[in-house]
Amino acid sequence: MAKQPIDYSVYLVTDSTPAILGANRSLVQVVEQALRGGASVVQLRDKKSAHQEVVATARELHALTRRWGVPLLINDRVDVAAEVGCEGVHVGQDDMNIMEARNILGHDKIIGVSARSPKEALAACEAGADYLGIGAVYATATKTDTPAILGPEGVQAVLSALVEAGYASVPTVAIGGIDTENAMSVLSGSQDPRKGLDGVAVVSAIISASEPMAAAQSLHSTVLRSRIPN
Ligand code: TZP
Ligand code: MG
Repeated sequence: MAKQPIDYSVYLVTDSTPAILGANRSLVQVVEQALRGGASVVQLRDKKSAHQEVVATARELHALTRRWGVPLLINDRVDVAAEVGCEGVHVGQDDMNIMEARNILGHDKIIGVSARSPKEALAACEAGADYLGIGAVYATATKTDTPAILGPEGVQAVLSALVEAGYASVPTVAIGGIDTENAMSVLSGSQDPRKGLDGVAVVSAIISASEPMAAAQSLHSTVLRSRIPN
């Protein structure tokens, strides 16, 4: 089955730790608000819970994202994605390699890959990644083990390398410290004139927001504005 084109504009990465989600609200409620505001991809990222717990959360989120026609991807855990039958996975450089994930999930599932440099981005494309998460753009308390802070210029270097190697059509999102205030700088400051970002990926800008729907709406309208030619 051919893969459907994905709208990567507002790519929500979840985190249900109390410090990020808040103590008194549920992840599913926050994700639902984000979907109402225009989140167009959801990635379940849970580094701590046991397999069955992640499967249960994934099933709950998948019931929700399917109603919105939005893909649900699972961070790291290819086995969870296979069990739940959601739309794909996101793997980092230290996770299962793309070809192995592809063998397990098949060709109609989405496999996204983290890239922290032009070299990693090109290797991921060569191995058949469906999209790239480029970062970290800015330092972030959500993930402190990021080896490099790219800044918009570093993101642009990755985009340029993709164009030069013939991978201009591979979708890209930037991640790391992006919020409603700086999203436009990231989107407009990291464009190769030949290739722009397809969207922004955020954790805390939505998951920690007092109004997740408004945060998603703001990010969505910023992404749309960034596409208006000068
Ligand atoms: N990968 C690179 S930075 C990051 C991940 C998962 C965390 C992004 O979180 P936030 O809260 O949007 O800065
Ligand atoms: Mg990972």
